[in-house]
Amino acid sequence: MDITLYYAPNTCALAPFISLREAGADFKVKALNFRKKEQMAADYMAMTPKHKVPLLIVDGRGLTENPAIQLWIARTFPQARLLPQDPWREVEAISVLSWCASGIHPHLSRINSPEKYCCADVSVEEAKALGYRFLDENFQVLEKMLSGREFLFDHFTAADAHMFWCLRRAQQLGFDLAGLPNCLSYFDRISQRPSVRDVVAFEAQTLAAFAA
Ligand SMILES: N[C@@H](CCC(=O)N[C@@H](CS)C(=O)NCC(=O)O)C(=O)O
Repeated sequence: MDITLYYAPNTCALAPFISLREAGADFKVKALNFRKKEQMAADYMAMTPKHKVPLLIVDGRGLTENPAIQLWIARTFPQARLLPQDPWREVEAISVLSWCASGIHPHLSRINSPEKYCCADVSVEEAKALGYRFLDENFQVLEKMLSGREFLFDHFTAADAHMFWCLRRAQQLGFDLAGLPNCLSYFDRISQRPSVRDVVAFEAQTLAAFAA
């Protein structure tokens, strides 16, 4: 099987990157330089007119959207147990993936690129303040979910990979987790996983190469 992950540093493509590493998959990574708008290049747009990462190409077929990509990885590498075995817990994990993608990510985008969300009535600062407010609302929910837990489910799953990215990006964008001790210790715990350290090191190398 020929697997390629299109990825860009700091983006949500970090989540399936972690899952592919956790799965021990044999795959290639193609890093796009967003500063050079490589996601808008004609050859990339021909593969995905959404001009976003992650994009997974498997034997020539393309798949977009984090929850679908995570589901594919979990089903293709069942030994990695990237989704819980119990059917109800499994759909709960898919619910977390959907929450990350559609409930949390849009607020991160609002803070990262407020100009895309502004109009005459809403200033850049107001758009960002709304992003922080809704992030806080979501992370308060997560804080309760994580009470007394090591992972979101009984062991590490794809849901942890995606949530890790959400928490990481939020902090990179200035959101302070200090008032959310369960979220903070969960974030530190996931950061220590070999797959995550490996992917974060790859990201640092990629950023250094883009800056050179
Ligand atoms: N719903 C998509 C969101 C993907 C997304 O927004 N990716 C951002 C990076 S985090 C991107 O590629 N942005 C580039 C662009 O919009 O041109 C998913 O969950 O996979």
